[in-house]
Amino acid sequence: MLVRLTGMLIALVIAAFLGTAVGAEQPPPPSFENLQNRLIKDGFDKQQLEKIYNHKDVELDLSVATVYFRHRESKSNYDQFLEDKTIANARAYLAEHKTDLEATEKAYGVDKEVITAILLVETRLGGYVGVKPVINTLSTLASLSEESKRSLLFNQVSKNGKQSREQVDAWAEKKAAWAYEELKAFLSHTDSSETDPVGIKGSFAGAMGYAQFMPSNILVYGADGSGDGKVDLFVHSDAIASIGLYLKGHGWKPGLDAEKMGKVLLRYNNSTYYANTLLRIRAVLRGSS
Ligand SMILES: [Ca+2]
Repeated sequence: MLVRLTGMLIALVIAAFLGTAVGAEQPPPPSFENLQNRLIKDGFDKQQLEKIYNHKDVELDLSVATVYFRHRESKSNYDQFLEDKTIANARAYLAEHKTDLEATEKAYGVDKEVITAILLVETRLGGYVGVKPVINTLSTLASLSEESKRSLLFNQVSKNGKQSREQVDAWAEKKAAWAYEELKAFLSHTDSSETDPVGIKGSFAGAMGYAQFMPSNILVYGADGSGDGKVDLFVHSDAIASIGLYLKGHGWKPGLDAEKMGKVLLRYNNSTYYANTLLRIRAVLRGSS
């Protein structure tokens, strides 16, 4: 017993010593320096970028990447939206935002029930807009173009042991190219709307606001429903108008049959369950189911 205890004690002392030694050699936390330089080359303001990337809350967050290796959509996720209580909330929303919804319906030919259905499924009518700072999400994904960041990602993903390094790299390179374009759109949007880019939170993919728009869509389909000259998707009237413009832009018009409506809704989120759920909510809200 005494021998074993002594052995353990020695092991602990060695472990403590090694811990200190390893700790002293740990590299600094990964930075976004390469990403910043790339953005500067693409015309973004150096000082503004420094202000953003030196902010204490801006950091690499690989959970927005590892989630893709776990997430599986299931049908049951969507059924909750047709429960009585949820539909009652949607009806209350229709009444509360009647003026904005009807203005959008008139302007874009997109009915208030389908807009409400989207807001319900995307964010529970604005109640859940995501917890991840969009700047961290898009910067992390965009920086996966760097080999060192992909190694960090693979170290985490490989704990579950299913993907090869090649598979993770292929996914990461594609995602990084997409995220870099979204990051540029995000910075352009926050600049033109005079919003602090560090304060905006969104989904694990970087979708933001009550309507969960990706930044590139805000630049094209963001609409100013409130009339203050700015697009703010955390304002109901702007989110409502933006959904209207987006659906109209993807072919929605009054009188489409269910199949054609479904096709437009797939452009919002490419999931048949999603599109069908929206159509069912819409039908219930219109009293035609
Ligand atoms: Ca506005």
